[in-house]
Amino acid sequence: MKTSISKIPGKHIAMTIIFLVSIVAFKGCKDDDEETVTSGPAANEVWMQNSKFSPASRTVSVNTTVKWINKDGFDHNVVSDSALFDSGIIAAGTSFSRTFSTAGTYPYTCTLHSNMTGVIIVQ
Ligand SMILES: [Cu+2]
Repeated sequence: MKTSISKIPGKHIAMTIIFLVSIVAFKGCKDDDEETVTSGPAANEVWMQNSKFSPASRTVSVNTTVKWINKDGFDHNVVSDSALFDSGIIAAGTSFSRTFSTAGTYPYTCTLHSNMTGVIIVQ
């Protein structure tokens, strides 16, 4: 009886260490997965997805190059409402970039889908 009781704490400690090590290992793997799975527009990107600009309003600093990426399986375009820029057709899986060197508010529309609008705010 006495010998079996004295063996239990050692076994328990060993099991606890294995348990903690496996938690740390699992957490490490999970963090790595989250990094690779993380997706969404970068700070200078606007995605065209499900016939919407995402985000519809993007604020950037002066001299930022904004990149519109067409994530849909069909054409879109990016046309400035005040005729400052016109991407032409942005085919599925391709992109259009423009550098904004002057502060201001730049609304734009996909003229292929007139309810698809967005704005770049440069400050
Ligand atoms: Cu469109």
